[in-house]
Amino acid sequence: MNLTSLTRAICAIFLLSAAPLAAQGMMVHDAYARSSTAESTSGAAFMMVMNHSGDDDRLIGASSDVAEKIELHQHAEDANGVMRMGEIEGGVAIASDEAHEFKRGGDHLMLFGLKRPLVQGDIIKVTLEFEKAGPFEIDVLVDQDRKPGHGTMDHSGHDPKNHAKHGDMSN
Ligand SMILES: [Cu+2]
Repeated sequence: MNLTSLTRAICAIFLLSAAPLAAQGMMVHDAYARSSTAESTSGAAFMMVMNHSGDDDRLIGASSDVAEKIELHQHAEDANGVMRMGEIEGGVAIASDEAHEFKRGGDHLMLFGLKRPLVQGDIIKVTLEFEKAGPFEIDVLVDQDRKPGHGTMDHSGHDPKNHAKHGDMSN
């Protein structure tokens, strides 16, 4: 065995051992949830989902032991021009090598029937369910201060009361 084939063999071993962690090519970045108040029964989570599986797929659901159920939600304008949120019918298609961003004011994971408050700094387990790739458990950090745009900290208009609103309007 020359050096090149040895290197190849080692790489193959690493690829094999890394495969289960990658959940058949699905990657999730920047997963976070907003903290919830003691009275709040719902919450929201956000993340970037990337499909490196080599095949078109679809996020069809999610679950967590901290919530009775999780729905995939979108914000859409109704006939009166009012933004409302509701369940995304049929799930979220993510084509091969495409990414889908769940973000504030857009698509998000809605947690209903919280079994305990989501406390700043907590890490909750959420299982994403893909049509083809199957279940994929991820860690979601409860981070009230996270803002879109990778770490730009802008606290202008930072009103803690507004943070609870999203959950309340779903009830
Ligand atoms: Cu929602």
